[in-house]
Amino acid sequence: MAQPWRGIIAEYADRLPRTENVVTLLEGGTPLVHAPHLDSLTGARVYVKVEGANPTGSFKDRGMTMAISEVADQGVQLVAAASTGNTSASAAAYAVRAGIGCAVVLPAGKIAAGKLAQAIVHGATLVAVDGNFDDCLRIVRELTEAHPVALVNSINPYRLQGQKTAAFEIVDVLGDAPDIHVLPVGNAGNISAYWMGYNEYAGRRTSASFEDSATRLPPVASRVPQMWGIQAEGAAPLVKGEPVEHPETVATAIRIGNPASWDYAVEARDRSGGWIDSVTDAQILDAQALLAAHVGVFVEPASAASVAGLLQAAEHGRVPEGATIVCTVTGNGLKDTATALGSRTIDPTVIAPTLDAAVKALGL
Ligand code: AN7
Repeated sequence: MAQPWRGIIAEYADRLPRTENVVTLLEGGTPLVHAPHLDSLTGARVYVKVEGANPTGSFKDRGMTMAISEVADQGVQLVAAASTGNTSASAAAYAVRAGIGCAVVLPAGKIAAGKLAQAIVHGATLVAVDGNFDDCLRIVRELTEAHPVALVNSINPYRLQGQKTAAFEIVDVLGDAPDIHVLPVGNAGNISAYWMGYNEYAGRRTSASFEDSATRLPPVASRVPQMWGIQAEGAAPLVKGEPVEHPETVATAIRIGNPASWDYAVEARDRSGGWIDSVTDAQILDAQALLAAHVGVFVEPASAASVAGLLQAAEHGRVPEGATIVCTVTGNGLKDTATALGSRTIDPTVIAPTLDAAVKALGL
């Protein structure tokens, strides 16, 4: 009989710094889907890691099971997170599981409707800020320093510890690390976490590693991939090399001008021999539509940045023939249907309730 997935902390207990009193929604174990259509466009062998299949619909759950388990264990009664939407959705759900309160600080008017709905239905207290994500994160940092509230943004190091397990899963499925890993970059926690995970599976540490859990087991992978980080053109501080004061992009999840994990992301880029590049909003929306129409995976705009970046690299002749490539698609398309539909009509023809009318409407 197949063994049910037990959540990332139970599955990867040997490689994580905390494993007691776990708060979990059985996150992780997400599909690694081969995408032949992307093979044909790039000349590589391309997989998408579908993180929208996590319990709250994004990769944030991997980090949140670690961070909320840790702070709940310390007796904390209230957690806080700044968010472009997915962190707040995840924090709110895991706070429910832990029986503690959750406050989320969000840029007013810039959160996708589905994500806002998640924070609301899970009972979080919402604070909308007339500012961007970077303002929200500053407020939450100051708030959690001065009050008995625990910070669960990715500057909480347990978050990255949980998120690194996505790299473990990929190696476990492929048998070794891919040649190249592509993912969207906003606050830069995830690229740092993947880089840590790949390195630890290869028996090495990164600056984000915890001393005690990183390399106590024998290596599983023989190598680490090149890391390609992709930002939105209007919110590309790592590409420009300096913070962006007024970040702007249709991919609101990565509308971030001053990433908290800046140094870790630069380490991942440089040590892996990879790069951090940017794509336009139009490229992001095209990649989102392509994934939906040709791969069968509906992702949110920020997630499509990874695939847009890969396709751009292919157009520039920068994709090695036959390379094994994994693109992380970080969040579920259902969170933001308005952007996905754009100007498309959602009014199907209404017919009489008969087979004849259905046949006629279908032109059969
Ligand atoms: C779908 O929820 O920052 O580079 O506050 O939701 O690790 O920040 C979300 C980020 C990519 C970027 N894709 O990851 C938040 C938040 C999706 C995201 C990113 C986010 P990081």
